[in-house]
Amino acid sequence: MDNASHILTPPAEPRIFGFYLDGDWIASGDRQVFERASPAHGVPVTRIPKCTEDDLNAAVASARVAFEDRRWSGLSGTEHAAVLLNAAALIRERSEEIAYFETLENGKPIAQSRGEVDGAASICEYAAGAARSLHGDTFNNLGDKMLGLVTREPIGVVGLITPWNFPFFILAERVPFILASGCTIVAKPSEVTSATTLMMAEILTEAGLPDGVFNVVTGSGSEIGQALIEHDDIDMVSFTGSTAVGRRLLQAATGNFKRLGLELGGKNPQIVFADADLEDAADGVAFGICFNTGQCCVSGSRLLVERSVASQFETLLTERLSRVKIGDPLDPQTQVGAITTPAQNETIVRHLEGGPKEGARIVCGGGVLITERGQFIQPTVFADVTPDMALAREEIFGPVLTMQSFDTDEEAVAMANDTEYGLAASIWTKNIDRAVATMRRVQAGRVWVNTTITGGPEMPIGGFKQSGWGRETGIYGVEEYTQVKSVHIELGKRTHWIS
Ligand code: TXE
Repeated sequence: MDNASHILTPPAEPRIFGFYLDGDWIASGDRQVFERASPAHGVPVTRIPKCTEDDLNAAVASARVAFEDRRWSGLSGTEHAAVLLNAAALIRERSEEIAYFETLENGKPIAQSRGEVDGAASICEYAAGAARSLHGDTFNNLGDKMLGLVTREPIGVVGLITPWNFPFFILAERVPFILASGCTIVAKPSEVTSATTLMMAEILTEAGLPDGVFNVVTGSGSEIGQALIEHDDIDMVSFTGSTAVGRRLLQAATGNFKRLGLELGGKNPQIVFADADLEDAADGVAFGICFNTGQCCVSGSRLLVERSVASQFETLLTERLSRVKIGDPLDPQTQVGAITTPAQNETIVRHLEGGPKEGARIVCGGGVLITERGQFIQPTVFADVTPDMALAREEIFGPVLTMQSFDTDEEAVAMANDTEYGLAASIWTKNIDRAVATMRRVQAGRVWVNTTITGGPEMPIGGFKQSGWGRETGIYGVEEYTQVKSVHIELGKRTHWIS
């Protein structure tokens, strides 16, 4: 069948999942279940168990035993790599199934899901190399009687909490690296998008991952997520989600001083200078706010444009946005799908309604297209936005762009940095001096010049300021899950202290 033109349909019945413990499925049994309806089609697509605290304890115990007996951490980088390469191949084999359920649960366009699944396989392949490259350091300059070694060791059991915006891709930006470090994992996906994390568990077992190294508990954030972050037998939590829950994590971590990796919200600037290729910039800005329906932590949601080209740019941008294809995410031609959750929809609508009350002007879009089956929001641009407005400060997490103008490079940088967040920034200019100077001063973990929302597993991701702690992917993403041990080895006869 031709993927580019064939339109899939939702399943007649929801697919039933268990959770994943010690290398096997556990059926929901008499536990409560969560039924997920497709946000674009309104029909139930998956059913997952609401795990209990006992289930979580069993998963943590399984990951703990698997870590302590060294069934995984004791293997070589070559053996870790073999499993990750097998996993990559299996992800590719099952790519259609994974992409289908990703779209059904999340509402994102199927073409995008396919790209993300392919990207996830590629990340596993990269991480296989990283597993073989992980190393420490030596100090051979301590004199003939001493050798110093710095070894890297896996930190232990990692709790992994992931959100609903990129259920499989965000998982793939973390799991292969955590595994490459030798750690074991208890994953807790978002309750609305658990299917593909559960598929990953099955794939890893088939790829040769020893039982107990990757466990998945499903259920709500406030119950299972909270119990996980408070768990004293978890050594580190990697969390991707809202800044509000990130803050709770800081408190919960005090119990056993667990290490934290946090990727939180963003309010990312798109800085367009007058000397940019404005056609390219307009296309990039449109993509940056529409991709994943604007539900990306790195969405370019604040357009800062040099005043001399502001009106020309507004025309170029709105013309492009009017041609974006919104609709059924199972249609391979669709570019913008459904908003993932009713709560997210409410947040976006609150801003669409609040913007004009604050004095902002809708330049294009603003429409909420609620069909009987799903919720869709037109890409929207607000002009006459001032820095104090909620529109300009809060993460909206939808296809809603604010537009502000600047006159000087200094002003552009000051406006870009006028946010509590620091996740990403994009700079559009053909002047290399200006691009580099701006890149150096902008406070963001990821900067794109003449492009946006792109990258690969080689480079680290993470945030400045209140956008988070730590880095994922790249060799940094493996080291993140290790701790460093200093070893002094004395050689020859000891010079005695007691003569
Ligand atoms: O996030 P939550 P929500 C932002 C975005 C969005 C807002 C709210 O602005 O509008 O957050 O989204 C789990 N202890 N981002 O409410 O609640 C939850 O089950 C432990 C940005 O969905 O942070 C899910 O698995 N875990 C973001 C995960 O946390 C808890 C992606 C994220 O959900 C928990 C998503 C608790 N007390 C939203 N409460 C990004 N950085 O990309 C919830 N969870």
